[in-house]
Amino acid sequence: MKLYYAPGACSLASRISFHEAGRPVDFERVDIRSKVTEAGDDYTAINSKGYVPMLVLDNGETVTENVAILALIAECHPELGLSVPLSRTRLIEMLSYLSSELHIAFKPLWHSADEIENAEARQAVAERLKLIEDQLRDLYLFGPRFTVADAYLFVMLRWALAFDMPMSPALMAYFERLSERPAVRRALAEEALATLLPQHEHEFTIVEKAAA
Ligand SMILES: N[C@@H](CCC(=O)N[C@@H](CS)C(=O)NCC(=O)O)C(=O)O
Repeated sequence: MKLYYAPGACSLASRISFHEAGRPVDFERVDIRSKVTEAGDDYTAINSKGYVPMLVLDNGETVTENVAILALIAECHPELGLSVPLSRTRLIEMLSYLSSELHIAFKPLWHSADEIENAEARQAVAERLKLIEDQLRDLYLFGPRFTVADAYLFVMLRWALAFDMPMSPALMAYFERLSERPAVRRALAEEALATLLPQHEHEFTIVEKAAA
């Protein structure tokens, strides 16, 4: 399998999940501005949506969209999913919220210079993070066990910190807990990313900003 990714982008959630699963995968970087891959190919010819992530399965089939890719990883590696009534539904419910409410709320912060729009985006992100915080159970989103949804939320919290958004002690503790996981550390190192823990200096580079 091969994952098309950009450093620090939402595709990081899939990389973390694959490492959590111990599943070897090839990774190919995409410059999401120029749409050129690491191999020098035109990414829009590979994925007409032009964004990451995209997963190429061993049989050549492709899967796009974070929700679909993360749900697939959990399907192949049930230890990264839930084991409660309505497991798949609850996982999709959370992944969809992260994608269509939280992830999307960041867009102006990445792409707009309009101060009012950015202030509204910050407010929207903060409200959504508060709602998620209220759902935090035990160590992770769904209890004592890490799931692919935690990988996605980790990436969103990294962005929130990078934009200097205030973070509650509970979310910060959760973020730190995730940052300590070997799979997360490995994924960050592979994408040459800082952990963004408060005790570390901010190293959110322009290269990384370009990723989202
Ligand atoms: N709906 C897509 C959105 C993915 C997305 O927003 N990817 C960003 C990086 S986080 C990207 O590649 N942006 C470049 C672009 O849209 O041209 C998904 O959930 O997978």
